[in-house]
Amino acid sequence: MADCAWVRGARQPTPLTAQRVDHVPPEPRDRPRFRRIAAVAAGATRLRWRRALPAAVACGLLLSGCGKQSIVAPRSPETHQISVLWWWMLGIATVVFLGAVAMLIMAWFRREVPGLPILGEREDVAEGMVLLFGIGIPITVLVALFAVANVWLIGKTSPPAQASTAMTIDVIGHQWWWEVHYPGTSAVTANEIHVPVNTRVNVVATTADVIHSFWVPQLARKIDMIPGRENRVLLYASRPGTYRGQCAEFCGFQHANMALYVVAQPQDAFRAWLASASAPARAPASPQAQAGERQFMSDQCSSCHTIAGTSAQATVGPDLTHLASRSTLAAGTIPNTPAELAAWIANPQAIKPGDRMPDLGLTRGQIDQLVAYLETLR
Ligand code: HEC
Ligand SMILES: [Cu+2]
Repeated sequence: MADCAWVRGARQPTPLTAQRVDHVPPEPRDRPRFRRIAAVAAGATRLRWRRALPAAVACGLLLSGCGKQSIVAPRSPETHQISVLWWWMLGIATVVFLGAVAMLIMAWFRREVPGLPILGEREDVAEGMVLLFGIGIPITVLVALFAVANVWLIGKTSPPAQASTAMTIDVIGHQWWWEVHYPGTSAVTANEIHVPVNTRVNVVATTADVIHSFWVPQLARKIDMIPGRENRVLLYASRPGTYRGQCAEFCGFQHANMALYVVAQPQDAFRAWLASASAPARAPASPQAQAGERQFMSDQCSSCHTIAGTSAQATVGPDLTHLASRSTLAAGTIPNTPAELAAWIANPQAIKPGDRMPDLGLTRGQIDQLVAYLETLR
């Protein structure tokens, strides 16, 4: 240990007396200089604040979820109840916080005055205040909150009774994407769930690997996807629209890029979508796309992906039968455009590092053919 280079290189501690000499307090005539330095420092802080404030506000807005994934913009009766509870909690917490701050300020102004305002110096009254604010009120509030959240609201948002819903959708979590099946049909999709509006849908949530959590905050409460278990949650949208969801249980490196969209459509539009999603892929017409299909079937692509109606029947990655009809690629990571699709096939690891789809070392020509083919999969 004494031989270690790090220890040998270390400086000897300076004797205490020498340190004392370094820290002589400034002479009185130095004071204005210190004041100048302090003023400059304060000015710099003010400047930085002026510049940082818009950024801080923007971050706050982003984090507060004022987008398509907000718990305070509910679109189902269940999430409405959840957001009402949230507003109550925010209101009560605000009263408690402001009350505590007010008492602190009052205590500071009255720091020379003995006793409590109005109540005076009586020992038993002071003790009563401690019991009331320290035990009585907290217990009442916390018990009420527990009852509302964990007894009443849990019941209100519990999974739908078996066979009480109009339809069931199976959602399977994968590192890092969502597999979606419509039982009773051959429709299989990924990262985009279509549902009819104003319809109770039973989502059966399972996982192919680690624990994930299915969460579409505007439509339903969270439901964990646990290995070896089948969990269920009611999915209901009271308005047509596209609702963003996100995996809500840390599940590995690309957890943050595990998003999904729920598209709530009027009945007719949904039925049309389901019919087309259940159909096998049509054979491509153009020579470029046909070359892409051959490439897909002969190369590694078909060892991981399914395209219904072809020889590609593997299930390691998402089903690509109707890839071109989806709005995003790689679980909401990039928009589904030909350019982004080409970038993904060329180098998925650059877009989603650590992902289960490897870089395959394709040439520009091969990528263009594959894109031409995949774009026909409507
Ligand atoms: C080793 C297995 C594997 C191979 C080989 C593979 N993929 Fe993938 N692919 C995946 C996985 C896993 C994903 C899901 C990535 C994610 O979102 O995290 C994926 C995603 C995709 C997506 C996005 C799908 C969506 O719905 O967002 C496309 C497109 C795709 N792959 C095309 C291809 C093509 C084309 C090839 C052949 C050049 C190929 N893949 C080869 C495993 C593979
Ligand atoms: Cu996840």
